[in-house]
Amino acid sequence: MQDLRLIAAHFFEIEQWLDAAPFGNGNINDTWRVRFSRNGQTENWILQRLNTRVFNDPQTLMRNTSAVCRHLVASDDYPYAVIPPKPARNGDLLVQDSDGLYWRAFLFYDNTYAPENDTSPELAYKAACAYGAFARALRHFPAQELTEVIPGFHDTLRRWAVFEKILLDDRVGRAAHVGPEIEQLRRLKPVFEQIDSLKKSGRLPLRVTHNDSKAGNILFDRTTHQAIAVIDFDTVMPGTLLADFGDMVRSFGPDRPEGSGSEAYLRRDVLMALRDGFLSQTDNFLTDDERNNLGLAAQWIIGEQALRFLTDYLDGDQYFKITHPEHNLERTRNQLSLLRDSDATFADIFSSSRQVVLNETRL
Ligand code: GN1
Ligand code: MG
Repeated sequence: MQDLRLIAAHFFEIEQWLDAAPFGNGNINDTWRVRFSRNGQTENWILQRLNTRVFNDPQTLMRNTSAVCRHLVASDDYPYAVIPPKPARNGDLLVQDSDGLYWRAFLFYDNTYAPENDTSPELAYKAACAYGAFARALRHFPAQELTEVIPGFHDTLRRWAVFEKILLDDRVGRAAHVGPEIEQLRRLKPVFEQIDSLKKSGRLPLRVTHNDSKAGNILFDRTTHQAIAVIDFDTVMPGTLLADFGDMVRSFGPDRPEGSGSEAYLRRDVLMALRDGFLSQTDNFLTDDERNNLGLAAQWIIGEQALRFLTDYLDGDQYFKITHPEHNLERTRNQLSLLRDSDATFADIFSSSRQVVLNETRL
């Protein structure tokens, strides 16, 4: 492990080092909060080591991030803070350590929290407004100018092909005891196919999308409980806005977190709040195909996340961080449980919305 003090010294003139502690629940990068004093003041910063197995072109990623930050700062209809990466003392946004790994720094916002484990309809509404405002502010940004840092990130049929291959290889001998989960995933294939054909038909406009619009990526003020900032621009890429709405349902909707190790239920009150918050910012520019497929979007992203967790489980846990051997399987089951009754629930809540009927097969 690199000495965080040495890394921090690339970014700051430190008078006295105070402490450092791991921060947040990211599944990919490694994040610390560090404290030191400078000019007699205590300062709090985030230091983050990028996972270059997942983000194999960090410079391009940072270029995307900077372009998006600049655009948001200049937008007069984006009433949230923008937290850009802090340049190192040599002006670069990334610092390479002696192991060749890349680090960056962000200001730590004191007195804030991300509502990961305690979502209420009120918080979900405010978060959906913020993610909706993010999309609105970026709607005139030329999406094709952003690099696809993870190509095919939401190409679920491509992920499906990878899954089939990993299942067949069964490198770590786990396939035999995940029969029911595989079976449930197979029933979701029509959802993935429908999304694929909507995309291919050109009916979903290419937009700048966040691609990780979860509860952990939005900061709230501890005192006022207002949304302060959307964070984590690592996966901001050209895509369909349906992915961001689907990810909000996946992340804010459940009555317990994806890593809780148990089945979960989607909260109807939270789903309605997400719909209202998101549409309050986006309704006047969404196309009918976007507005009418919010339910399908939720089925898609929840199903895709289940597919990703199960693929990683069968692949010997190469991608997502785990804390125990069955972690990815538990996450898979948790995601699949969210789709119980989803066709009826989504049809009801996203009224004009289309989705696939999964119910008869009881997920
Ligand atoms: C990963 O690292 P984190 O928590 O920001 C993943 C997302 C998943 C999420 C599931 C680059 O995000 O796509 O939805 O875990 N990020 C990447 O919690 O794969
Ligand atoms: Mg992320």
